[in-house]
Amino acid sequence: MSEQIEERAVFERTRVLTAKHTHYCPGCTHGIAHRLVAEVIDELDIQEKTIGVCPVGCAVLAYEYFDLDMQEAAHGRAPAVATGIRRVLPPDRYVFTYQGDGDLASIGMAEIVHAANRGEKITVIFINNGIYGMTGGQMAPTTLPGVKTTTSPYGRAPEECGHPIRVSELLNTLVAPRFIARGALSNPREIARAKKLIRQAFELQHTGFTFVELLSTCPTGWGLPPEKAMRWLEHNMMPFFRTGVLRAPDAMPESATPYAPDLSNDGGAAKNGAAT
Ligand SMILES: Cc1ncc(C[n+]2csc(CCOP(=O)(O)OP(=O)(O)O)c2C)c(N)n1
Ligand code: SF4
Ligand SMILES: [Mg+2]
Repeated sequence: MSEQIEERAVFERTRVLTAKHTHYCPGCTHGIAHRLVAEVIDELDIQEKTIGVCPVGCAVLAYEYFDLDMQEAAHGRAPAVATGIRRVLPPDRYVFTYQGDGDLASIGMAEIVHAANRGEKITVIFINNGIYGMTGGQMAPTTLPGVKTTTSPYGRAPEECGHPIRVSELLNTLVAPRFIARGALSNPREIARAKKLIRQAFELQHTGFTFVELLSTCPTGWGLPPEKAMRWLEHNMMPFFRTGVLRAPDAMPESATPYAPDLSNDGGAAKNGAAT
């Protein structure tokens, strides 16, 4: 009598990712971030309604990996491109950008701040690996003090280059955003948490601007093997870039309160003929 062997799937390729072979370096967390975004889109069953905007940076080829309608943007301009897509398409569509820290926090700082300030109904996935990975490891706005890069060979000197910018906290000073959070792709527990943040962002997207920063590794640019890069992220990035939800509809900071000036009080300008 033949024995019945029960088959059980323990791993399946995410439907929203293509079968394309990755170009990312071994241990690079871009691949993890792609998978999390793809899993969320799959679970929300919005594959046919989602449009992604790719950056310039190592994720420039993201359109090869997501089985979605994708648009390439010039370096740093993804939020502006996403704004256009959002505004011309029916409101039930989901629009997201996927951007590195050189792309978003350096050349694209104006675009991200103004898209957030306008409250564009998009989700921004921000990959903070503290370096320009694609172009050979130059200093990014998020590079930690003292860290050596090809453009800071003696270590980042804050007195010359400024301190690293906490983009999530910066955007959290604006009134409009609906959701801002930071996760870390450093171990399975943090990765599971990061996925929840991405899901929350997509779920809230139609109510306003949503932003998820993901602390990431660049083993090649950092000159570390993958496992050590994960530990470096935990020991050096996480104390400065604190993970968690900075803003959500049920946890809004004071900075999210709109200001309404008392325009009936003209300070005497009308009496003096200066304004009416
Ligand atoms: C207008 C313009 N300026 C500069 C570049 C060169 N460039 C390409 S990618 C990049 C930085 C990429 O770093 P990041 O956004 O952090 O992505 P990562 O590779 O680290 O994921 C730069 C400066 C460019 N392609 N276009
Ligand atoms: S250079 Fe860095 S960010 Fe780019 S693929 Fe390699 S590890 Fe990833
Ligand atoms: Mg980077």
